[in-house]
Amino acid sequence: MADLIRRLKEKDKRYIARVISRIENGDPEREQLLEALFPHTGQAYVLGITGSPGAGKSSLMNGLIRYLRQKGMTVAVIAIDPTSPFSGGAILGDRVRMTGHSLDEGVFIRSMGSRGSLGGLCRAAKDAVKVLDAAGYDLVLLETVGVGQAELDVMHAADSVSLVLNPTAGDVVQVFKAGIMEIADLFVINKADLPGSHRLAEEIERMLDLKPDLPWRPPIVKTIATREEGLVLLWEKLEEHRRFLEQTGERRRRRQRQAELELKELVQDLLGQKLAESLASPDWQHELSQVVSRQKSPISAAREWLRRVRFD
Ligand SMILES: Nc1nc2c(ncn2[C@@H]2O[C@H](COP(=O)(O)OP(=O)(O)O)[C@@H](O)[C@H]2O)c(=O)[nH]1
Ligand SMILES: [Mg+2]
Repeated sequence: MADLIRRLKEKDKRYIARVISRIENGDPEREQLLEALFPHTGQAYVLGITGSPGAGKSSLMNGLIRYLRQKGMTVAVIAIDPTSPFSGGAILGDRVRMTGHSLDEGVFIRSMGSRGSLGGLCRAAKDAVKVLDAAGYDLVLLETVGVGQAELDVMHAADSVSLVLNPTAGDVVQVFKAGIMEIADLFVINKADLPGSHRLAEEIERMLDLKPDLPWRPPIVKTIATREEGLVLLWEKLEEHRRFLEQTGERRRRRQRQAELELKELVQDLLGQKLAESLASPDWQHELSQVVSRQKSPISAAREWLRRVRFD
């Protein structure tokens, strides 16, 4: 444990991957690991990239990584793709596309999503962000597919969220449905080489016009990821958003909201654990039999039980 932080900060990729796996797999020392990481977190800029499968998120990140490496920044990626266990293609595709970075010491890439529930994945991804943050990466990119609740939840771990859309019909409708408007800080219209990007941009503008009081009006950036076009502007806009976060205190507000979510979740988990332990006791069987024999109502037995469980 004493060595942990030093070795993380050396950015030994195999070591980092191992630490992430240990936390992900519920290692007995998971809590101690997270405890040791804690003082070293809170530094990285965490950028969420979300959007439908095939929108070009991985391609965009690939170009962005190349650009940022030239600027001397270190970058870590966590790509969450719950569809990958079924198709098997997404992760492989990512690997092929990102393979150019595999020898680069300043780039760490991790795909998640080969197991477990989306909720568990969400937790694992957030923990992985902590590991990479403690390791000292300047930027942590979080890629999620689609716009489900779990993906939205992951995005709460990000400082800035980019929503990647394509100039194809239906995308904007989807945006409305999922309520992702609220968490998108920036709209990327990728595949701008295909027709329709101008119309899509107008549609988004109209949507944003309905919310004239936004303290930050999400900019719209057109990109062609496959030709690495638009990436400089994309990064400029992200930097602008980052400055907005710092200067307006919005970053603090976001981190507070994040902390509250995380804390609630942890308390709930711990309560659940304690409760499960208590239900394994012989007293519980006794309580149950009293309800079965109708000496006690279920609700009064439940309340009594709560009073007896030690939650500390
Ligand atoms: N025409 C065009 N195709 C693109 C562009 N960006 C990505 N693609 C292609 O779209 C497909 C999906 O890209 P990918 O980055 O894997 O999308 P992801 O699922 O969102 O990560 C790939 O075949 C890419 O080559 C673009 O700007 N223009
Ligand atoms: Mg991808």
